[in-house]
Amino acid sequence: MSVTQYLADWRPYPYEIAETRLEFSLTPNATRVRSQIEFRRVAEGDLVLDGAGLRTVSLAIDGKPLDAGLIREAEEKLVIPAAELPESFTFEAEVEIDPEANTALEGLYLSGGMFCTQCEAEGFRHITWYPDRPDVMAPFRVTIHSDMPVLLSNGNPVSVEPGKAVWHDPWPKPAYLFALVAGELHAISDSFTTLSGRKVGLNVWVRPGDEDRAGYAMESLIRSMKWDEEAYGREYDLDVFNIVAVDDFNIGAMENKGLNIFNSKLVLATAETATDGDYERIEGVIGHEYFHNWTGNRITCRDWFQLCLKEGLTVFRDQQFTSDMRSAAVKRIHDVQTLRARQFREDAGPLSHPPRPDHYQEINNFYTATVYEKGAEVIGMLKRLVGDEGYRAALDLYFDRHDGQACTIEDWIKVFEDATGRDLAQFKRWYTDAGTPRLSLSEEWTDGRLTLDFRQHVAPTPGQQDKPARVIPIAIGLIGPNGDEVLPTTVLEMTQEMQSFSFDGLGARPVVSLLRGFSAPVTVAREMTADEQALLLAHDTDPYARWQAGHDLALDALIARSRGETAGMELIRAIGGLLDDAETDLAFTALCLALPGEEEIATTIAASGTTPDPEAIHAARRGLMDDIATEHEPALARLYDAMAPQGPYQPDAEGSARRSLRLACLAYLSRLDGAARADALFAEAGNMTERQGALEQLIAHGRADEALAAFEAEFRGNRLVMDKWFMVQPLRSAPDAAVAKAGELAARPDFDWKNPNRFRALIAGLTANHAGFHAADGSGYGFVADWLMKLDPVNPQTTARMCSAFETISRYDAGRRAKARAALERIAAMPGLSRNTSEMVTRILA
Ligand code: 0A1
Ligand code: ZN
Repeated sequence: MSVTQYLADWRPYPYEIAETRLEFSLTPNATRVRSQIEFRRVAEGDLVLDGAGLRTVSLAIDGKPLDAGLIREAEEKLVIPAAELPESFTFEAEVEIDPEANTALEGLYLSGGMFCTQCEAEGFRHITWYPDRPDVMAPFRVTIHSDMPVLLSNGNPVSVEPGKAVWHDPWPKPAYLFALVAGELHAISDSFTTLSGRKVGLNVWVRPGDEDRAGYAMESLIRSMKWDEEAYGREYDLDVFNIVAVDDFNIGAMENKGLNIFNSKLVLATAETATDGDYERIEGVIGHEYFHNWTGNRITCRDWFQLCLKEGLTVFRDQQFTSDMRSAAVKRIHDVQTLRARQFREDAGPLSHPPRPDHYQEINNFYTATVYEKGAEVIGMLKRLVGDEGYRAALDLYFDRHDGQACTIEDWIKVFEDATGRDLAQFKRWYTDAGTPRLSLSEEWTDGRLTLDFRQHVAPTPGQQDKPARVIPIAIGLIGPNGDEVLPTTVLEMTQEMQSFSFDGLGARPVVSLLRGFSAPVTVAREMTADEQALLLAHDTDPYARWQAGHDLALDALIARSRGETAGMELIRAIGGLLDDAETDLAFTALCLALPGEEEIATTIAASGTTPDPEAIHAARRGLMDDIATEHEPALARLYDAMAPQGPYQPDAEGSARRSLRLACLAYLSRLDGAARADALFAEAGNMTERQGALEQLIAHGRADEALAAFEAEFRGNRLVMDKWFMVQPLRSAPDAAVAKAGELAARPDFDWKNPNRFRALIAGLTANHAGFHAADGSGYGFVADWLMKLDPVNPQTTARMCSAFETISRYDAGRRAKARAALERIAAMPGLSRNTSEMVTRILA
């Protein structure tokens, strides 16, 4: 059933719930769920409950049986006429569900023999009849009967005995935050004493044998709890906080009240099995889910159109947390890279939507980079506009005014208006309008006066043709020709479509350091010479703008080379300077050495109105790396040796900076030594960061057979590490070998494709190989389409999300476009295609 839901159709629910009582008798294929819900009518209207795939055993109101004819199977609703209901009443239901058959991983399901749940966004309706919408909140009391040794639910334990546990969650919550776990689990435990002196028991639950891999998750949790008290004055509100790691999970993790459930890849880590990137993600996601306790749980969303209210804010908070724990400059650059790679890409294609969409067919398709990452950028802009104090005052007011409520973006904007006195009507367009503004700058220089003429423009996006001007905070600085900063960071507030700003009394013409700190999520169009870019790369005081200058220098050179021109001398010279100075900032040097990826080059070419050629881009990137390597071999080799590990592995910012610089050098050196250093590093490395880095070079240079076999022999029993093995091969293979490699791996018995991590490892590994996925013969498109069609009947959510691999197809040549469309049309024509995947394919083909 494909029904479009509209924001404008939201109506308040006419009933309140005083308490929800649930009783589970768990068996793998016939779990009984008995519910008692205390309703009270607060407005006119029938009682409408959601339920999907339930075998209803009985229904009753105040003990009187209800006619099963009230169930509207096709609509997945149970509608009880208001006329049959007293003002207050108890609704009771008994249903049977089949967790074992639940391969969609939505509702109650089994993962590795353990019962677990995923209810966001609309999973609770697969558990029992309920108003499955976020604005209906209730305290929950949950009884679990099971012979599993560990039985968990939300809130505080009331009684725990063999075979039975009772949990009570006093904080009213919507059903999407419900969770239950039952299994053979072991905990690592600790405690945290809150600001007001309450002691909270902390547990990270894992499969027996995995305990020694959960320590970093626990440390991250404790750091998160402390940080939220210090940075936002937010204290935890239950006696216990439980985290459970599960192997089968559709996304990263879930913030269920007091019982976070995590994809095990975001919990389990040791130096030998996890990379620096894995450690950083674990810390960030543990923080993210914990921070949801206030931004998401205590204050939730009125409806799913408001998803970015909790997600944008919580991503913004987790980004702040990571920058406080690690390096703020590196974190900002990483976040900008992610935003460009995922959100700008989304915004430039058929899936573009505003951070707050106003319609959808399947809400699970809207857990997007736009809702999450752009949602966070919008908050960053708000903070820049109202200042740190204004931001803090607004947040204090938000928590104060809306605690216990289900809110909207309007509520959010209003607290900023009330706390700061600013009119934010124009700012709100960032939430309601789709598309990435293009900011053009032209400069005029006369007699010591510099005038900056800005223009903003947003190209049409699906359903939105013309978009009015937005307020754009443009942070700039000015760098004199000798490298001195002549104007420190200044924020220009652009509110018109075209606007000019002038600076007087300047001795010599400076270079504009534009969009410092990436002060707004826009693309920039400006003319700059390579020498000006090199000047900023050498002297800019803002780390993001400095990195961006080098990045633009590289991007321009790569694009020119992909057209067959000679370019890159300034970049090669600038890299010499960076390498001489590398030891003053290891992480920064590593970031600058990493050339823009092929996907980004293609995006930039497409944005200028030209058709990107994947093979030419691949060749241009390799060629430029060859030239840089040849020119700077001694310095790269010296740095590579200097960055060898000193002492035991530490997953901190300093250690990871050294390793990232070492691996950046290795990528260049491998082009000269035929990956000989990579071979040696693979054999001797004591940590997964270097091991995987070396393996990737060996694959890229076609000499990885032995290393891959050794890796497999060592890690055969470790699912998470084997996911890396499945991912790096299609990712790093030469483009003309990538599809065949993916096919070979997919035929292996250990390609357990029903496990979302394993499926994603292989398929997303291939789609991230730009020239491999976009092979001119269409084999990449065909291969991915075949696998999406195979997965859809089993797991629609994961299938639908992975359709975004095709969102960029319209930018390529007619041959590729036709082949990609043919692949998508095959998916669209599949009988019984899920609503999730159908919506995605239809939007991409539109
Ligand atoms: N709220 C979670 C993300 C999440 C959303 C949906 C899920 O299943 C469909 C699972 C997790 C977060 O932001 O972390
Ligand atoms: Zn979240």
